[in-house]
Amino acid sequence: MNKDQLADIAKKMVTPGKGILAADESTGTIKKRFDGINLESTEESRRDWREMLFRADDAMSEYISGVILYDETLRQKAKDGAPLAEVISATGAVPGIKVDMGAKDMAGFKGEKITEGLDGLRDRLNEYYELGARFAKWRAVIEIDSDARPHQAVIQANCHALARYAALCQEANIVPIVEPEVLMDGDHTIERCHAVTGRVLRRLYEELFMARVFLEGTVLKPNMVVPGAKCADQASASEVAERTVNTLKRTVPAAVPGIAFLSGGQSDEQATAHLDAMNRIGGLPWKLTFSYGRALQAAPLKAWNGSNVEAGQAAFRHRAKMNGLASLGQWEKGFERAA
Ligand code: 5MM
Repeated sequence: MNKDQLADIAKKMVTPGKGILAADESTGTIKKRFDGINLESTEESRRDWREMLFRADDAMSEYISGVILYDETLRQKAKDGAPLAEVISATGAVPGIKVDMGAKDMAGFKGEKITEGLDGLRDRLNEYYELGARFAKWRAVIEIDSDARPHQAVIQANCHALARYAALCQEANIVPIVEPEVLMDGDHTIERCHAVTGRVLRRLYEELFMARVFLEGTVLKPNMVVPGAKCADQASASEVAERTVNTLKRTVPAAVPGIAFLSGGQSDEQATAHLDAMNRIGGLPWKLTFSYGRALQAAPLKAWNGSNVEAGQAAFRHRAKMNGLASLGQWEKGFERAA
């Protein structure tokens, strides 16, 4: 393990003013996204969509520190024959790879999930390094309700898998993004999300410690503390920010260089406003930025609509800029109207 290299890459991934583009939708998920614009999902259409984003040079070089890819994309070439990973590197962003094999039903715990993908991971990581990936991502999915979910056994199994994944990544000189996502589906309250997110993160850092993971060479990708999407009591941006920062302070060691949030189904503007509100609190030991999938790509996908590169890139540039400003605590609602 080259600790200096891991720490340098992790630091670069959370460069102030920049964040991560999560373009790692698996084939099933990207098909759903393309269905929304009536576009057939083929190897070529997936390549064209992603190449359009990675070729938005000014957006990429100013606001994007890294891109999470799906296996297919890391192996794909742009229209001119250049590997897409090289197109990304040329903008100054770091190419990364999603290495989990998806969240499956956890036996004995109906409706709850365990993420698979540890078997053969060591060999896959070595190959991904050769293909240009310098960081990886593994997502644990934590179902939540107002009652018994998540069960502690589900939290433990998922955090243990995240720690084993992270240790294997570092052995291969790849920075692990550890992503424990407490979902926002359901009608649970923000207090419930606050308590569950704290339980998950506490367990996660115990497991990472036991697996001897080098924290300076990691990035955390958590959910924000929000009420369930169907909860009658929705929260203000300042409440989300205060509760999220409170939970992180109680659980995430200061040795972790940065925290890059997922958007999880929040609207584009909410995801930006919440990140901005957290960064306005100030005095935090880690950088706080974004690692958004939907909240960075929904608007560009609609604007691109299968072929309009200029409109797609303009929409991407706008959302990347808004989130870049939020990562500095410098976003204002008025900037959205100016678009
Ligand atoms: C891009 O979506 C990723 C999941 O894809 P699959 O479900 O197809 O494997 C997802 O892991 C994503 O990277 C993060 O959850 C962040 O995405 P959102 O849309 O929540 O910001």
